[in-house]
Amino acid sequence: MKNLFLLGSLLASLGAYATCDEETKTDAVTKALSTAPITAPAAAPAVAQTALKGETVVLSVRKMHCGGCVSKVEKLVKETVPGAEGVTVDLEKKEARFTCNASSCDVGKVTAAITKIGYPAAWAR
Ligand SMILES: [Cu+2]
Repeated sequence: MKNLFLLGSLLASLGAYATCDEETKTDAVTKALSTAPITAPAAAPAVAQTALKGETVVLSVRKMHCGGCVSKVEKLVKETVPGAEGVTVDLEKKEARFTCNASSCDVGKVTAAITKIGYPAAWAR
């Protein structure tokens, strides 16, 4: 029951991230859960995720709807990962890619940063 509640909180906070209207429709279950009072923020587990030099990193990035979203994500990747080279963001594939050209690249940091501005992101590998 508690887990279900936490899931509801998480879904509600993800819903609040949406910056464009296009994909913000929530299904009935999500809607019902999101009306529950939120007493504790659902924090993503902090897991160290580091890419090595020369490694191509592919991130799945959800909720991008237009070129504006793509630009925001691309800019953020460049700002957040000093060693990121050849940063590309693909709207249709819902993907961001870069090659790590530093001794290591903090992928956990960039996925957290992208998620924070409204695009739930994860390292797809
Ligand atoms: Cu957009």
